Amino acid sequence: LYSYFDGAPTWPPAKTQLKYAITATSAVQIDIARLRVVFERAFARWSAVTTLAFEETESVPEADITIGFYRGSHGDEGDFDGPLGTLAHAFSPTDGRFHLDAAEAWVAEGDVADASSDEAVDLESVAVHEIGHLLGLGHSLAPEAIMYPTLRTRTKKVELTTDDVEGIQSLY
Ligand code: TQI
Ligand code: CA
Ligand code: ZN
Ligand code: ZN
Repeated sequence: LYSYFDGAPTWPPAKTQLKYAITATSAVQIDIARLRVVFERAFARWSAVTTLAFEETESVPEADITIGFYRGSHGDEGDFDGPLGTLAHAFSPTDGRFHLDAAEAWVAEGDVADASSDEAVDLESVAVHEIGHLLGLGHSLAPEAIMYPTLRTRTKKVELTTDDVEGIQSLY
């Protein structure tokens, strides 16, 4: 079953249009055009089942959600740790920060995962999970759910399950 953060914080009901900015990409070797496609697809999975709409902006001050890649200690309480371990983190509403560990072997749309790498991590799968956190979902106890706290490396898991949909629809 799905869960919320303590106090069940959400984005304000009147705010159905959320803007996101991809702000810090210099630490990672994926070009911005491909990052845009992956994040757009990940947001679209959540907008399809809620009244929320997401739009990319290049203006950081206008953005509700900021997405960036960082290495190691980067100014919040969640230091990144090199390959595997922590992959990414996102804060609860209405913080909007979504950080990814630049040290991961990220696989984005169109990449052929390096067959020799057991550490490849699918970027869209992680993005769909972290957007769930950005919107107010905690972890689910349902193993097939996107919000379940385990992802196998080299696996793509991007389809929302009934559990994820019921969770987000109870908030928005
Ligand atoms: N990062 C954790 C996560 O996003 C950070 C975290 C731990 C967290 N507890 C939390 C965030 C409670 C919000 C609320 O779950 S992670 C997965 C998994 C991670 C894990 O790097 O471990 C995914 C990031 F486990 F689900 F696969 C993305 Cl998809
Ligand atoms: Ca890591
Ligand atoms: Zn961070
Ligand atoms: Zn999580």
